[in-house]
Amino acid sequence: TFSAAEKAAIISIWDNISGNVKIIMLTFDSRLFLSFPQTKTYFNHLDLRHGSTDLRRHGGKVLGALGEAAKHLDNLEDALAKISDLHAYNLRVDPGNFELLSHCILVVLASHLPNDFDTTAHAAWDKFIHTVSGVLTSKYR
Ligand code: ZNH
Repeated sequence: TFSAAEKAAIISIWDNISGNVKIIMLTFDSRLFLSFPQTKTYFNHLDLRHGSTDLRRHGGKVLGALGEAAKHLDNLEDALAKISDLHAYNLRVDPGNFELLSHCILVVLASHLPNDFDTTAHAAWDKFIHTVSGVLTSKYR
């Protein structure tokens, strides 16, 4: 469960990044795919060139899902049920990749929002992103 202070920190960072295409692109092309190229294997069918429409669309969906999650911090299992099924049964993304993406999201937030992403926000987002990843990988068997 999230404290009131954690919730406030999560939502205030979300307000900063929602719709921010630059953060979306930094997260995916520059961090996830360049730092951890093995993650690209899940996206063979997409155009992974820097700034591509596919990357914007996909990044927008992932961050959009995080935005939805941020609004349902007391009930993440239900809020994420559909994409949890999708990742477990259809996409079959190895759970280790969630660690990599979580790490990249934190790095991008820290570098792109040096003032707002303070230690409180860092701790709250770490907990948030790992809780979300936990829900998304909970159905793997
Ligand atoms: Zn994921 C998809 C979210 C992680 C891979 N995703 C997706 C989507 C979403 C998401 C929302 C869309 C769906 C629809 O369309 O309906 N993810 C997410 C989140 C996370 C994730 C929130 C965390 C946090 N993913 C992930 C990872 C990976 C992935 C880690 C690997 C690396 N996804 C994926 C894929 C897909 C997705 C492959 C599909 C794409 C296309 O378009 O096809």
